[in-house]
Amino acid sequence: MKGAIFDLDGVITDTAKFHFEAWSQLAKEQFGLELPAEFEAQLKGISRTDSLVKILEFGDILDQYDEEQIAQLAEKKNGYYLKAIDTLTKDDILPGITDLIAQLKAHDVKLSIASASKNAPAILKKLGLYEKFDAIADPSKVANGKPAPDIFLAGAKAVDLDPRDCVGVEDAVSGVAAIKAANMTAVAVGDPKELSQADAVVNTTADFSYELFEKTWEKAK
Ligand code: G16
Ligand code: MG
Repeated sequence: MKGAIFDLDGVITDTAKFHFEAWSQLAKEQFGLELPAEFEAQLKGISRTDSLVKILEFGDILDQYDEEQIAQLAEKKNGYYLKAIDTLTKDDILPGITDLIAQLKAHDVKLSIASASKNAPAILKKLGLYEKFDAIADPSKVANGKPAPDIFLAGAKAVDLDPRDCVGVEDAVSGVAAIKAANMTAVAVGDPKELSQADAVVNTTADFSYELFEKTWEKAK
């Protein structure tokens, strides 16, 4: 294993609740819509524009908005979101992640981010983790979102590695599918039934370790 390519939301920190709060505020203000709680999980790993399209479809109002209006609304949501994540500190790093990063670096494993979020660099800076990563793949430069492999392939390429030498780390079903489509070993956190496509699944990020990654990679390659 030469590289570990990380998803951000749900793996390094839990920003899903802030995304959901920002979308809920926008939906209520702009469309008078109340978003059901299930939306928080459904929007995980989905790009900003695709998330808004899902919400407009839910309200059966997608045909009332053109591309420019959709872009403006997405920008408005991002304003709410940025305000919410301004409070992030290193205390918001998920359990075990700081230690995992140190273990991987001690074994010369390259670290890269494969997140759908255009805010990934800002979030990593808030968490004090920005300098720890060798690269952050730019989601605005890839053609297809997860479950397509594009962002994980970009993450491996950014650190000059063959995807087969990398472990991808995810919490979402679409993300695990993206890792497997990229020919990487998948380590996931969450429900083993939902994430059955992954090569290893743990209950909590505290269970991640260099040994788990290395062993899973050895077995899956
Ligand atoms: C994250 C979130 C998604 C969000 C997306 C884009 O994905 O899970 O809910 O819509 O990023 O975020 P932004 O609006 O900040 O560009 P990931 O891939 O980190 O799990
Ligand atoms: Mg995620």
